[in-house]
Amino acid sequence: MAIERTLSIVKPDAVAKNVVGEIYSRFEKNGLQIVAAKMVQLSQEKAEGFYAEHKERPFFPALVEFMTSGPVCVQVLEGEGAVLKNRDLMGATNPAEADAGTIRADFASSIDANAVHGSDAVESAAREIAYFFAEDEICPR
Ligand code: IDP
Repeated sequence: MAIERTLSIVKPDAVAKNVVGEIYSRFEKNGLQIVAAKMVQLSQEKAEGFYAEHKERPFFPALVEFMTSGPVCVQVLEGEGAVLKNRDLMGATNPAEADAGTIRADFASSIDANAVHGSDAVESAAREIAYFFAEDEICPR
């Protein structure tokens, strides 16, 4: 399988719960390397731009409000099949439907506050990584 990069966000609920390290540990234990990382407080404009594809959805205002409610940790994960591997580790969007042992099953409390974001395809990963990181901020080993 190809080495890929994916964009991951630890959302405000999980940062507030102090489980950033536990979530990073799951990435590392499953063959994903953190090759870029930063903690940021998203502005409304930055959050709206990130979720622009959901602009017309009824949950969009609540999603932007939630994503700007506190700091997030944004990271680039690299590894074999990183996009799908990260989605598997995250679990379903709605934590009530997430498989046991996934990040969302263990740390998320609702579909709104669902602990993590992960790119859903290699193409969206490239766009999302460039939205947060300059090329010289990414440090592959
Ligand atoms: P994903 O994060 O699992 O890729 P998406 O469908 O891309 O899910 O939705 C982006 C985010 O929007 C979700 O993580 C969740 O926080 C929020 N969201 C998605 N669907 C709903 C919904 O039906 N109600 C409330 N929030 C939603």
